[in-house]
Amino acid sequence: MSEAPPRPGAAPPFPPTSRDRPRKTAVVASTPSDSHTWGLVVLQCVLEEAGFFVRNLGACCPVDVLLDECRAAPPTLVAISTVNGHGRVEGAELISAFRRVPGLSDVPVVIGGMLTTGGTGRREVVAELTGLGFTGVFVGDAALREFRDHLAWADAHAR
Ligand code: B12
Repeated sequence: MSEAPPRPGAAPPFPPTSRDRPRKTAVVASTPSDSHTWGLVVLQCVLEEAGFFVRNLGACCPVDVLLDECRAAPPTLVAISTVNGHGRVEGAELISAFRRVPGLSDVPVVIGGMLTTGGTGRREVVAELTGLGFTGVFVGDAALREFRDHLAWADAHAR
């Protein structure tokens, strides 16, 4: 049976329902206090280049909104951008809440940007956040390159 045409002006369905549905979907958001938007835009572009259909929830995204979105349609990947310096604390809260949700415990979630003020304790922060359940933590000048490598690796190892 063919699908009904979308209502004019309606948001596109997520995940897309057409026959040419992309295999990979990603949800992109910032942490609740972070109002910086351009890192999110860059992240969306990188993911689209890598073949993802992206739902960008925008800046200052409440954790509950992110969880509801992911519960409704678990994505292939969640990518969090944060640069205001609160990423270590808010990232820890976010991933702890995320991993408690049934059905989301295995969804890959990455975070990147500037997670502390002044780039302090980079190695400890990466270890701490991966220990809590992030599948990737990307900071510093090489963050985007390492993220692209991570996506390529995940593609190569996809079942
Ligand atoms: C523009 C800007 C703002 C604007 C944002 C407007 C908007 N609509 O986005 C406004 C004025 C609102 C603002 C406010 C604040 N800002 Co501001 N802001 C900046 C500024 C000048 C540019 C940020 C930007 O857009 N860069 C362009 C984007 C494309 O780059 P990006 O965000 O850095 O992201 C890159 C990487 O970090 C990485 N990345 C980011 N996310 C992710 C995620 C993943 C998964 C990966 C792999 C990579 C990745 O990839 C991106 C591309 O290379 C920076 C300084 C700077 N030059 O970076 C400060 C800066 C980020 N802000 C800062 C601060 C402190 C604040 C305020 C707290 C200031 C204040 N006292 O009010 C508030 C916080 C507001 C809030 N609630 O979050 C600090 C953060 C300090 C820190 N972390 O150590 C910075 C670094 C300035 C500084 N040097 O002190 N800011």
